[in-house]
Amino acid sequence: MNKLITPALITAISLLLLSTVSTATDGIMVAEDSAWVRATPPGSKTTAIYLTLMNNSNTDIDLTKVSVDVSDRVELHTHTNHDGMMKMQEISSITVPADGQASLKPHGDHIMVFNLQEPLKAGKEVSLELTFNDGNTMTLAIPVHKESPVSGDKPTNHDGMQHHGEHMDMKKNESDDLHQHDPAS
Ligand SMILES: [Cu+2]
Repeated sequence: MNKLITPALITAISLLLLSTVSTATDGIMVAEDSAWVRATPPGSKTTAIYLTLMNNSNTDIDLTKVSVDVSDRVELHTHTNHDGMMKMQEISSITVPADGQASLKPHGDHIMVFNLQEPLKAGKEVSLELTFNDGNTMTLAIPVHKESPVSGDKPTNHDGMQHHGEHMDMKKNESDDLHQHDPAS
């Protein structure tokens, strides 16, 4: 009986198990708490959406289209470096690699929203639909924030001047945050 369990058989069983697992969780998921929209000041009609997409399949999947309920014009953007200047550029798709992820975040790839119907205030929600090249779509409601709620996305240079001291507990609520500002500087 033992002779039947050869290395080849074990490999075959392992592959079978692996394929079963990947079928069960096939496709794209949005990483928990990774999605947010940047709040806009009055008068601004442009904003960006950030989120982390996880691909649990063994095939690359491209995000090809995004729609939102607050605008009729949405583009996929990336940042490119031109002689030290970061510039935004429209791209036709964002690839989520097989068994990997794509992080859309400030200063990286992002979803750009134009022609906002009204300013986006922190605390509101935006509904968006993601379309992928495998034919699947995904609808989700994501929160509006003034700054990234995702740890690791904290501003490190010029943005940081707006809130003194990166050592501050960033999870404090907004009124606490305002009291920390030094109006005289
Ligand atoms: Cu952009």
